[in-house]
Amino acid sequence: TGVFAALMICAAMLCSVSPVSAADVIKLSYANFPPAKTFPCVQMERWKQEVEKRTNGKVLVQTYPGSTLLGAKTTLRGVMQGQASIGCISLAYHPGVFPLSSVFELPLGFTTATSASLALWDLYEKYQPKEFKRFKVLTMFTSAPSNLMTKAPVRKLEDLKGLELRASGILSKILESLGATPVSMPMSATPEALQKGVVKGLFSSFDVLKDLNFAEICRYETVTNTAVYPFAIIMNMKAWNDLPDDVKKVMNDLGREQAQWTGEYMDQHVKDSLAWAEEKYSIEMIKMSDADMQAIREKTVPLIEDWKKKATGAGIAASAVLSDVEASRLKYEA
Ligand code: 3IO
Repeated sequence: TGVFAALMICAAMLCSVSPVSAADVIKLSYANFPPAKTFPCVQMERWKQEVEKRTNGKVLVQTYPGSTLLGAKTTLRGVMQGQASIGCISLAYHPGVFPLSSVFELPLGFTTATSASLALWDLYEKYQPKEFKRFKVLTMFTSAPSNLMTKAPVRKLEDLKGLELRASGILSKILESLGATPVSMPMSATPEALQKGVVKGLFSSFDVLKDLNFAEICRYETVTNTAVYPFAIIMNMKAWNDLPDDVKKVMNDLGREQAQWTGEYMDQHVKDSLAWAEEKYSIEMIKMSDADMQAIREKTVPLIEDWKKKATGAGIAASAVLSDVEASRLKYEA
């Protein structure tokens, strides 16, 4: 036993001279609400990999997809209270909480997730909105523009009348403006609602046809290319403040890059998802008439005015925000 003890002491000494000893590793937990295959979790794994690599193993990120640590609506408070160090939130699940950033839920004409994600990150950096003051925001990004995925075909605006469709936040109001009956719930609750028939389809981006297998139940896809869903990756403020400066720098340097990476991943994945769904389920892609597309634009314009009023009431320079977003759209979609 004397030899064994001596060996153990040697082993302990060896450990302590390695570049990062086990006791020094910073462990962070990262909560995400949808299943691992979906884009918020794919970008989470990419961020984890980059951070672990760029900090030479000084930081270890433990990821929790599929609401295994915190759910779609509990992540905001959970990260604030430190139940997770980091969390992913879809802003549309929290109406009224993000009066500035919710501008990205409006039908502003973005055609890609890449341009919308970069524009969202620029807006965040410029305004540093106080709606995030309790958090460190690590990155932001958006879904691709939203479309209708339904069990029965929606060929014209009239077909939407009274149709129960799942959406969230201002995107639910867009559906309402078009005569549908929106049912607001997070993406993570949607598979069950579709199965049970509580909703007859959903309003989101086409990536979920594949990642959540919605193509099986929603064989009709009507292209509207309306608003995107904005996301934020938030970190507990104390956990952030406790990080050494070199680690903070790695994460700060990743903010914009991660927004762009996620947008580009999403735009490519929408194409892959549609091709997969056409092959596997022979989905039908539907385009509405020019007149209906024009009607959609006209019916949803008042939502921009609604947002302006609410934002102004919250002390936000709403017109300046809208023109900054429009300038970014033109810049990134050029
Ligand atoms: C989304 C949310 C979770 C997983 C995949 C997703 N694709 C698009 C979204 C946007 C969103 O938050 C939503 O609820 O539609």
